[in-house]
Amino acid sequence: DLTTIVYQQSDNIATVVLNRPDKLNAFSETMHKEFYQVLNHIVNDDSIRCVLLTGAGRGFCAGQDLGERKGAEKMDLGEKLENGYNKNLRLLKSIQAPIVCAVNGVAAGAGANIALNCDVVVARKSAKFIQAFSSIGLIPDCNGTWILPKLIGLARAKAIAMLGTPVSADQAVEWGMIYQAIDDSDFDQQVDELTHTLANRPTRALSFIKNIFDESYSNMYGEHLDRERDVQRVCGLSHDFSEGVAAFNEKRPPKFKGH
Ligand code: T3D
Repeated sequence: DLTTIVYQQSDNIATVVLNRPDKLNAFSETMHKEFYQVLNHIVNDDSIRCVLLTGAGRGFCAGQDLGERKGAEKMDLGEKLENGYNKNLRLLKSIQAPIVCAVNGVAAGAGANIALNCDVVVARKSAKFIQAFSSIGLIPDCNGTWILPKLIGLARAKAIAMLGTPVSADQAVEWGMIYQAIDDSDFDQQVDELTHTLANRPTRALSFIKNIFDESYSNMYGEHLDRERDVQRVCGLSHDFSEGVAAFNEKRPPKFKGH
């Protein structure tokens, strides 16, 4: 019964496709609700070992549906953010499986920053990232002001946020904003390989990796060494560590279970 998102699950991979191609997959009120519904399902399904987020048609996501903001001068956007994007991003962040964002086309406004909140971001060479917010009198949201300076440095982050300059996929890779730019013709196949590879890796260790990198921004040096020690202790007790070591010594590929 989803109308703005296509959701499917196979090979332990959950695929979420933003599906309003006529509007470059801009977020409508309905899409916010359906995105939440789908993320909530993913959070509660332990069998999922990789999540793929992408868009239908020629765009990834053009951010907020501005058709729904016509004549909205007195609208409380803080409330809109809290009950829309922020609610969804908090849920997205709580997903333990690795999240791949396959940016299949233009990613603008909230669309760009939702992509950057994912763990492994790849883009078609023809895709562009646009911090479109200031062009309509807003600031970057969806934690863009948190993540952009960390990824590309303050100088570039401020400039693209103030100018709304489109950043090509190649430029985004060069700046460290995303992981890879892929030729359009190879995109679907490489994304498929990437998600299958991740879904067969030690899922729990990957979830620790997600979290501990984020923690590094607020931990002090010694405190962080303590965290690595504690987390590594847990990893060392896992099936996947025993299997990884056994496979190495037996010169065979490992068969990870994800725990
Ligand atoms: O309000 C809140 O809740 C606060 C939170 C805000 C978060 C935000 O995301 S603010 C930023 C919102 N997004 C934008 O400002 C981007 C607007 N879109 C564009 O600048 C351009 O469409 C693009 C640069 C993304 C792509 O340009 P182009 O030339 O490739 O495509 P186009 O022709 O502009 O768009 C194609 C269609 O999609 C078109 O519809 P039409 O004329 O064929 O019927 C266009 O109106 C529609 N579309 C694109 N973006 C949006 C949209 N419709 C509604 N909302 C959009 N954001």
